[in-house]
Amino acid sequence: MRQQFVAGNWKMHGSLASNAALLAEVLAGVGTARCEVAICVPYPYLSQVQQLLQTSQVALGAQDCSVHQSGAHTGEVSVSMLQDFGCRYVIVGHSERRADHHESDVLVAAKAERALEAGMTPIVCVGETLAERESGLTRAVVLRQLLAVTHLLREQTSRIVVAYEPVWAIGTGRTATPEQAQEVHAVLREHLRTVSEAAAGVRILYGGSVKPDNAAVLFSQADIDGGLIGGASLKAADFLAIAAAT
Ligand code: G2H
Repeated sequence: MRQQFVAGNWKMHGSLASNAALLAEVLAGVGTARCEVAICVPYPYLSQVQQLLQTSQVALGAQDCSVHQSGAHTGEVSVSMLQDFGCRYVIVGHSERRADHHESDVLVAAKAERALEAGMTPIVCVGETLAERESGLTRAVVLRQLLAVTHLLREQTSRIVVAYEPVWAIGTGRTATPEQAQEVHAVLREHLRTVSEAAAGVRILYGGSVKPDNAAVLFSQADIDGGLIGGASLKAADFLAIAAAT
């Protein structure tokens, strides 16, 4: 039985004041959530959010990590630094990083490996662009991205989470229909099954304009195990409603 999981991805939003207000509201309501809940915050706020989450059931995560362990890599943040702030999760391969920072499948897999070595759970994002979908390449693209981490899935299955995020549905208000999302999740699950029985149990989150009014139907699909929530994680009421929809 896969436990449903809702992870907030604050992206580059927040301030000391707004984080405190948002988390006060989230923590007041999250006690009743049946799913696992995590929040992935910008690096400068890890310390603040770690303290605010201290006595709660909400896990802390980062939105990226360096592929390097340490050294002369200006601007990079290593997994051991994330560990220092109690991060349990780290998002790797988000499409915004793949696009804005030219991150390749190989780099994303190496980042996932660093996270695993440090005892953290990587949330590995996959997803096709609109042009790829319209050219009938969705299956090929998501499988290529998943194949890049398959060696890790073989060795460290239980500590990997996959997130399917169709690029055309991110922050656009255009959500994949539950059927479109399920179709791709089933493709991913089918591949996981070929890796091992344990890998078949890896959680696959859906991300891309998840809102309170579409969360329940998305999460009720056979192979959707929760969501990676961007915009809606910045509003406590919406984030709590989404967590309650699992
Ligand atoms: C997809 C998602 C969270 P949003 O990027 O990772 O963002 O919910 O704003 O589409």
